[in-house]
Amino acid sequence: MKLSRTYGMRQVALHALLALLPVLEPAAAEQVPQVVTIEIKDFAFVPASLAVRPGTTVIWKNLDDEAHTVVSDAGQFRSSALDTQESYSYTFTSAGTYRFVCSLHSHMTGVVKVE
Ligand SMILES: [Cu+2]
Repeated sequence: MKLSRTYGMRQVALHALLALLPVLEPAAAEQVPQVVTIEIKDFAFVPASLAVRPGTTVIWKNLDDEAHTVVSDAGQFRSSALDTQESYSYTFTSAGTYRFVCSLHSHMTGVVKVE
C-alpha cells in the first residue's frame, strides 16, 4: 500500500512536469543566442548566402593569407581589414536582406537574409 502511494505521487509529479514542457520549450529555444560563422577562404565568402533568425550573430573569419574586409552595401556594418585568422562579428536584430562585399576585392560578395 505504501509502495503504491509513492508510485502514485511520482506519477503525479511526472505529469505535472510533462504539462509544463510545451510552455517551457518555445521560450527556452528563443533565449538561446544563435551564432553562425561565414568563412572567408579562396577569395570567397562561404557560404555566400545565409538565412538566419533575428538576433543571430554572424562571425566572418578570414582563413586566407590575404587580408579581406566585410562591408555592408547599405552601410549597416563595416569591418576593418582582417588579417589571417582574424574575425569580425555583427548581430542582426531586424528582418531584411543584408548584402555585403569585400571592399578590397569587389567580386567577393555575400548576403545574409534575416527572416
Ligand atoms: Cu577580399
